[in-house]
Amino acid sequence: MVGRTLWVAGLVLLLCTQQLSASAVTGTLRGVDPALAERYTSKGSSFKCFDGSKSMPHKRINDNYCDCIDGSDEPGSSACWNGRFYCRNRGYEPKVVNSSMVDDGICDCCDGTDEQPGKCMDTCLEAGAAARAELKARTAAAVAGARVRDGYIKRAKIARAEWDAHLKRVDMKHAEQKKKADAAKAKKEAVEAAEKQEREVREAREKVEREEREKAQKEAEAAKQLEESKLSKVEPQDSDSVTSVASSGADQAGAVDTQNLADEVAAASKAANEVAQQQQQEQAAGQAQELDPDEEAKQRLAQWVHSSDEPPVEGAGEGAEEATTAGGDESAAPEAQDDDVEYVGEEDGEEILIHPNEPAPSWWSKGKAWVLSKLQRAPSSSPPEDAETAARTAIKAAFTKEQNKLTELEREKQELERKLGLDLGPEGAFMPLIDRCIEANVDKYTYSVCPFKDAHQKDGGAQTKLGGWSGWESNGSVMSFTNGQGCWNGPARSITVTVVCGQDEALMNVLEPNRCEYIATMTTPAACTPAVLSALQGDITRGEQDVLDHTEL
Ligand code: MAN
Repeated sequence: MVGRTLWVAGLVLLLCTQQLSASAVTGTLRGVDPALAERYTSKGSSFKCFDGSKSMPHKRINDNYCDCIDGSDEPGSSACWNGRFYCRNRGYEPKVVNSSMVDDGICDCCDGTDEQPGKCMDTCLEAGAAARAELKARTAAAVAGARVRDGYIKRAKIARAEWDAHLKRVDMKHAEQKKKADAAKAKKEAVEAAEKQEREVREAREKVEREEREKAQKEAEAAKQLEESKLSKVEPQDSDSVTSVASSGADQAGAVDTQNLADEVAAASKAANEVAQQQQQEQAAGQAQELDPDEEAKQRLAQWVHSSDEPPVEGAGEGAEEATTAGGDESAAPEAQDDDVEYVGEEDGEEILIHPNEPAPSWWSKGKAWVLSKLQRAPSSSPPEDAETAARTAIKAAFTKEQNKLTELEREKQELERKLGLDLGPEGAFMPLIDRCIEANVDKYTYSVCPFKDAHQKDGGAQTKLGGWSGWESNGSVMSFTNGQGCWNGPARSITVTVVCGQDEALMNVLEPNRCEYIATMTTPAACTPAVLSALQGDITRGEQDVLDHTEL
């Protein structure tokens, strides 16, 4: 029984060897790619391994023993781990599989040649029919896409002409606007220079005034001390005495009156501001202004504060006159007429008089200095807007306006130059994609690709930049977007989008093969070039030929 089995096995082996030898002779070696057939059939010489490492007689090809390191002597057996088996697959498309798949009991080629005859059915015609149907659909879409592409090209030509013309107009406008902006700038700088000068003068004046005030304060202090030292030496006098200042009472009164003056000056500042505001309103209403606002403010202040010749009294302002001429009876204040004395006010119903040569009471000196400082500061702390200020404001505003117009023109110019400088593909066919974004929903994300601009990954309200336009790759078939949002512990995000011919724009196959590195495919009519069309046409022709070949077999 065993002997019979061995005999049958030997017969099968013999038949196989004969089949292989016959194939070698006829030039149809099993598993050989027709493109490489010549290397296996060269007459008169031996077979040389593809890597050149060995030469051997032809009979050692496909003898089920691996002679070449590169596996080239065994294309039709599984003897070499790295051999390559070619299936012709007539009626469908050829395929190359690893020779380890040869005679393993699994049908890997639709023509079944990877297994022993009779093992597999030839399904190439069916597979080919499905593929050809799909190919025909693709070709029809490509033909339609090519028509759309023609339209894209026309639009691209028109757009380019428009951009060119627009750029010329913007260039001219820009040149004119530049002149206007420069002129406005020169005026504004002149105003700023004047303001700087004025500021320096004002600061210098304020410095002098401050020093004077400090000096006056020191003098007042000195006067007070002198007065106190005098009073401490003088014997108490009766109530008719010429100088009827009770020092302690005067000091208290001084504190009170200084506070009164402070209140009065605050009210005066308010009045000055009101005058300034009123004047602004009148100017706005186009009314002619006769009064200098500073002057008016000062006049209003003067109603509240007396000059150095008219010392203030309790109830200053309207009451001041009543105080000095009470009841119209001059005798009511006889001392006020006395050349030897000076009336400086009243304290508890009693007149306060001093000799001209005597120092004034300290509270008066202090208060006067304080009021004067307020008076000098009032206009600068809230300057009324006069015609000059308004003119300056207008000059600055005019500059801002002209500069803004210039900036807008520059932006417009840059955008046009950018568009004109873009590589929009052969014949500019990708131009219509310039202002478009193509989107796809994948998992929880929406991916958005805006050709020639940027690409984003959106997740609800949040969006992550995958990259900015960086140009074409792979001979104009891949759009590249780089320098997107940084990836935590990784690279800046980037995406490459392979463009393929399609009837309309669609984004598909979005993947993230490496963290923060994305790939996608985009169909677009812009990619339906004549070359793509003729390639598809070629595939159809080859498919048809395959069917013919198959039927002839
Ligand atoms: C986000 C997305 C992902 C990315 C991770 C990286 O979740 O952008 O695509 O892989 O960040 O941290």
